[in-house]
Amino acid sequence: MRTSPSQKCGVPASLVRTQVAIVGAGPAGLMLAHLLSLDGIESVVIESRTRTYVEHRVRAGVLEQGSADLLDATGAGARMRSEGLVHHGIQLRFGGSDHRIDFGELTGGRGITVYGQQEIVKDLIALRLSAGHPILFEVSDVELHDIRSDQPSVSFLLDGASMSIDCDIVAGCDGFHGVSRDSIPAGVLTTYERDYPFAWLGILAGIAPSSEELIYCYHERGFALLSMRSPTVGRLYLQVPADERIGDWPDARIWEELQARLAAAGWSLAEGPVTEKGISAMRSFVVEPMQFGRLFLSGDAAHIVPPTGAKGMNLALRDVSVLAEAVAAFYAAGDTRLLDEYSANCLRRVWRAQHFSWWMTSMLHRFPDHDAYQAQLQRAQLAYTVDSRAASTSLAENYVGYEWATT
Ligand code: RFL
Ligand code: PHB
Repeated sequence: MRTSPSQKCGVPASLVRTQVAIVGAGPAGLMLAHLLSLDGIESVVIESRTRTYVEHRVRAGVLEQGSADLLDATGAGARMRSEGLVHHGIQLRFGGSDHRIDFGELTGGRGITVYGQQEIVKDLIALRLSAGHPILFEVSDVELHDIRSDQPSVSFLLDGASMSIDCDIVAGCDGFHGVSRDSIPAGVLTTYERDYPFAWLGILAGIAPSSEELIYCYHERGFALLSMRSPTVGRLYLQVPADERIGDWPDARIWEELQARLAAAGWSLAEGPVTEKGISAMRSFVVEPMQFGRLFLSGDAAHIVPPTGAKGMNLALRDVSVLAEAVAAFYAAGDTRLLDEYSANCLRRVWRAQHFSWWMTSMLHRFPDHDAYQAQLQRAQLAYTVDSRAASTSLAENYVGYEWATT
């Protein structure tokens, strides 16, 4: 007999009601489900892709200090602690030289952890399924209903059969292309956005990384980034034109371009087999407010940043921490104040990350309409950023995750 996705994930066939319906099993949806379960709050996660797909989707790699602490504090950090790489600085490379931004010194010992997003997704899925809580993979035709009321529901197809979940709260954690944001009536949301005239070509390669720390490289030919996933797996990126096709980039061309941009005296870039490659568009995007009635948007469903600041997944994890606390207050005492303030409580951090990501992107990339004057401004900004302690500190405290002094 064929096993349905629901049986594979231990969902009772009769399931029709839960407290929180979560749309999307990315970092936001899975972390929200995890945080709610720690508070004894029931949820059902629905996901349009297969489990294998979401566990192998290569994306983010950098966790802010606060995100790593959150995984640790909630019992989801064991593998991150043993396999993740803790870094206390990054290199800015321009004019063929490296300039270190020392996070440890500039932020009182804070740092980042390099650990793949899909590993966090694997860890959170394993935790949830081993506790017997449901995730429904491969759902389709997802629709949200009655989100204006206090009895919303989510309908979808699972294994070809119609299903509907009644709930108190819907969490839209379905990413930039999901259905949740579009379920909010026209005219409610204000959208802020910026497109960039370039994209990132990213590869995974079976090589020992040629640097202990990430290298953000400004070059006349365009931006390049050296990152990593483990002592034997490198992750590298190249700025390419927005409409570039991956088919035009055989491995040899990618290495040649990486070698040209990353070249520095006394340093060499190791090459190895490319195991994965793809091109990602760059965009800045925010909708306000991040809620409507009983629907709450979290992560990429509400905002997108260009990856230069390594902020997207970190923002997604922060949003759901704020939401989980608000949902817990709602169930503990029927108090809707934190739910009402959810959007406002997220947006200050969201806009800080928007500005930082835009700023890093503007400083490090070549823009097609830039003239020699603009390029000199970028070099002046880079030189100041690495020379001035105040400017280095600003970069460092944003990169590891800015913590507001005022509440
Ligand atoms: P996700 O990860 O997109 O997850 C959304 C999930 O919802 C599912 N879905 C649906 N499910 C049910 N019904 C529907 N109708 C659905 N529609 C969609 C999707 O299949 C998916 O599983 O959103 P989430 O959870 O908000 O997480 C956001 C992060 O994925 C994203 O911000 C980061 O990857 C951004 N990012 C980085 N962030 C960092 O914090 N640090 C980094 O180092 C970093 N590097 C990056 C990045 C993003 C990149 N790309 C791909 C643009 C590097 C790159 C190249
Ligand atoms: C990554 O390792 O995938 C990565 C690192 C830093 C960024 C973006 C992506 O800014």
